[in-house]
Amino acid sequence: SHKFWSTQPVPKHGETVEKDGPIEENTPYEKIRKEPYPLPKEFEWVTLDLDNESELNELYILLTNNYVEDDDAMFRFDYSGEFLNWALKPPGYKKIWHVGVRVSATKRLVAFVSGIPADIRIYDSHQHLVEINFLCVHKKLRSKRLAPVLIKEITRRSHLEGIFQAVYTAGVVLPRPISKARYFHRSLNPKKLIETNFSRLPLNTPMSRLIKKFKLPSETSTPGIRPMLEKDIPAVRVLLNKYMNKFDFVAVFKTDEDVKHWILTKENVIWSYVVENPTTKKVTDFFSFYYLPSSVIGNPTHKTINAVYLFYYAIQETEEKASKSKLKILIKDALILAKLKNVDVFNCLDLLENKSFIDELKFGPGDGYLNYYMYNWRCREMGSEKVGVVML
Ligand code: YNC
Ligand code: MG
Repeated sequence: SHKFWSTQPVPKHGETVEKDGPIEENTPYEKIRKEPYPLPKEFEWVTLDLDNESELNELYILLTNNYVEDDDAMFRFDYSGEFLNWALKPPGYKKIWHVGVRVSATKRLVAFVSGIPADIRIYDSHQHLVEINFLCVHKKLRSKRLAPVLIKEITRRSHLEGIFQAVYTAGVVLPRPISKARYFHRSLNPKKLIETNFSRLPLNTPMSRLIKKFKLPSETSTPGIRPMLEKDIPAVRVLLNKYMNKFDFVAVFKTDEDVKHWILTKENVIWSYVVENPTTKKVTDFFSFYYLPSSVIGNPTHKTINAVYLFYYAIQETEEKASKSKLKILIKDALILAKLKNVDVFNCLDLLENKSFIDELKFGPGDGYLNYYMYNWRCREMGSEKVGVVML
């Protein structure tokens, strides 16, 4: 099968790995194709200018109507324009990696794929590469093999910038995942989640009991917890990169600019909190979560589920057991803070050290999985608890 993927430099399913490394050599610049790949004749390539409000809005409309849904087609991600600006314009971003396809006759935007520069460590290998996301083909144009053309074009545009490796995640299984993570959901507003069929009322359970089960204190409990401020950026960067040493596949935050962009609070996009030790005034821990609502498809009363997703966090190393319970208390505070923002559900994957709090904080497993991939890199697979790359 895999008419397209079998032609690409990715490991085969079931292949054993002796030594980590690239699958194919870097293509010398003069051998890289200089013209875009051909599209079916009714379409044309466009590089989107996301600084242009109306082009950003075209992307928003394409994704809000055609991007990722759950398996039962009940919910669809509804990334906001502000969110897309955050996700697609990090320090060093390249406009030519915001790749659109328009219908030539009408100029309607019907497909998209993006790349952003990223730094990762996979086992012992540090790489500056491209992170691919937001691959989308309009519903009316599905199964016409447009996706492989988009992937080849973003690959070509990566090669032209001297990048030959990529990371990406997908719900679908392709050759060949590095790791597979599962989604977990923590109800904050159980009544609405049941009314939208996001969750089901367990048999013979009155709503009141469910509400009681998920009730949270109205105030956080970690002493010294407060919103992250600009002055915390250097401390957060050190803390985060150090914490990442525990894992085998991680994001590397090279500069304070990266942390400023990716971690500092942007209202209604990402929220970050630090723990400042009341005596030493040192920042010892932090966490962040991003806001990504889902449209509820065809529900008469509820249009959206307000969801947040646990993003990067770090806790200062103390004694192992103590730091595990510290994390649990910290994430419970994250739930409380999210609840105060009228969030309906707090989501996370079972990566980082999330398995240590998932059950006790009443997260439940979802139907969704997320597979992690690298392009043109062969390496051993790993359990999700070794993954420290959180993608949007
Ligand atoms: C997918 N998600 O297997 P084979 S995730 C990669 N990622 O190829 P067609 C995918 N490949 O198996 P459609 C994929 N989904 O025959 C399908 N494929 O070899 C493969 N959905 O193409 C599939 N967004 O055009 C098959 O399919 C071939 O019209 C079929 O289009 C697919 O952003 C899609 O889930 C996903 O908009 C665009 O269904 C469409 O169905 C859609 O006939 C809803 O395509 C939204 C959605 C995907 C979210 C994401 C990460 C994408 C990673 C792409 C790979 C990047 C590789 C690295 C490139 C840079 C390298 C360097 C340097
Ligand atoms: Mg297609």
